[in-house]
Amino acid sequence: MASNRPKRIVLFGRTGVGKSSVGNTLLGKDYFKTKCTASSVTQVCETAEEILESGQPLQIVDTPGIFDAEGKNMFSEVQNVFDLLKPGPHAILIVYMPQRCSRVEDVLDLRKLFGNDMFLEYTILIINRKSEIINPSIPNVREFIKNSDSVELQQLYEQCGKRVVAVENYDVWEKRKLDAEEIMREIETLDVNYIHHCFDLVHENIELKAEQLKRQEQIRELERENKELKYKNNTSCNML
Ligand SMILES: Nc1nc2c(ncn2[C@@H]2O[C@H](COP(=O)(O)OP(=O)(O)OP(=O)(O)O)[C@@H](O)[C@H]2O)c(=O)[nH]1
Ligand SMILES: [Mg+2]
Repeated sequence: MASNRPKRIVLFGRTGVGKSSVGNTLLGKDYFKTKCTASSVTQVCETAEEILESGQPLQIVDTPGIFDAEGKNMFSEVQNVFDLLKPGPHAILIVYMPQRCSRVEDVLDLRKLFGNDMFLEYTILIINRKSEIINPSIPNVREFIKNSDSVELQQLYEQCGKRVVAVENYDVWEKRKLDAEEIMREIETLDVNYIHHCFDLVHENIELKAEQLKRQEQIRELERENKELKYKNNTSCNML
């Protein structure tokens, strides 16, 4: 059922797997820039807000892949999602595109980001290019995963609590809307209170780290001043 409180959703996944396209499917319009390129299209975390036809306000945060196509580490950029999603997301969508890459989003990378495994309680696996994976011998996405050669994909599916939705972002909007509704129904099944607690810990962690860095910088500054003072003292002693 639609509520007036915005649903906050964050998209993760490797570069080029269709994160921004899934965001657009959910919003019902082409909001995020999408492109078929080897390099990353989304370079910074971006947020979009929309009120759906159902009356449900939606906030979506699109992220760059944690490691972009050139292997550049976007970790600190991706950490910005914690500021954009305060007090925490209602759902974390991990996007996977079967034909684009053999590797799935590395849960280990996300674990580093979140600090522990609690986030996995709120993840939903989204598989793109539905029209290319579903056929008479593979009638649904769970069959696709079961028959997949990728053990990584099967593990990710298990880690996401077997929550999975297949979407086709190249479909007409009418059909994309049905995919979006399926994702929203899956989100409704998640227990949100828990994630806010998990995010509180993440915020605390980040603040603690920022405080530590500030202190380290202050210590370095004091050491520099001390050195300069010693140098000045030495030179003035030598002049006497
Ligand atoms: N056939 C098909 N193509 C898709 C689908 N979803 C996305 N694409 C295409 O895949 C390419 C990459 O999509 P994006 O949404 O830009 O991917 P991204 O993960 O946001 O990419 P980065 O921001 O670079 O990390 C684009 O050419 C999309 O049109 C899908 O469901 N089916
Ligand atoms: Mg993108």
